[in-house]
Formats: sequence, structure tokens, C-alpha cells
Amino acid sequence: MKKKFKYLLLLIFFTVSFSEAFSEKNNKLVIHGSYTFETYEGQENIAVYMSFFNNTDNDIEIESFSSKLSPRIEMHDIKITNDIAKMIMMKKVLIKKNSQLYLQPGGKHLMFFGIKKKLNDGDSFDIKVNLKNGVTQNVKTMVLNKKLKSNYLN
Ligand SMILES: [Cu+2]
Repeated sequence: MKKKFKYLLLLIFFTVSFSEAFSEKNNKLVIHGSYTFETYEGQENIAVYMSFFNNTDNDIEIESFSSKLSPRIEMHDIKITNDIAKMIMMKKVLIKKNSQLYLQPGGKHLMFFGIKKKLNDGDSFDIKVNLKNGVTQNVKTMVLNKKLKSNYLN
């Protein structure tokens, strides 16, 4: 009985580590440091920032983002024309092989619309990153104190 249990644990261990190594090699996009800032009462739209590391030998395309927090999520870029910053929607999010994509204040960001609850410092929520290859990756997003906002803008 005891021996059988040990064997089962070993089997689970190898299955998990094998599949991890397998996905690491093939289609693993590393997503880091997802955050947003706390909202004020009644605020329905937020910007979210994170970094993508594609250490694979294939381009990775993100098809969409989803979250229970918002019914509509778009990826935006900021274009400055005649000193006026304008947000433009990116239809395609492509992270080239062996390269990175950084979403940060003043630049590319995710935009969440129609949020019905107030986000407070210390809260967190999940975002699903849906890749075109069928893989969905989950990323935990932290809500930061809005006082920190000025530190992130340079
Ligand atoms: Cu935007």
C-alpha cells in the first residue's frame, strides 16, 4: 500500500515536470509584473500594465484578453501628433521570437472598460491571456496605491 502510494507520487511528479519542460520549450510566453492602480468611486475604465517575454523560437500572437472584472478589454498604443496624445487600438498583439513587449504608463497598455467595482490598494484579480495557438495563460494582477503612479511615469 505504502509502496503504491510512493509510486503514484513519483508518477505525478514526472508527469508534471515533463509537461512543464515541454511547454517551456514550445509555446511558453513568460508574463511578468501585471499591475494597475486603485480607482476612485465610480471609475469604470482602467489601464493595466505587464511585460511579455517570448524566449521561444516562434513568434507568439495574443488573440485576446479576458477577465471577470471587465466585459471589454482592448490593447492600446499611444500616438502623439502635434503634442496631443491619442490612444489607438491595436488589432494584433504579436510578440516576436526571442523578444519582449513592455506595457507601461505613457505607452502600450491594456484598457478595461465597464468595471463595476472599486479597486483598492492591495486587491488582485486574474487576467486570461488567450494565445492564437490555443493556449490560455493566467496572470495575476496587483492593484497598486495611486500615490505610486507618479513613480511609474517618467
Ligand atoms: Cu487606452
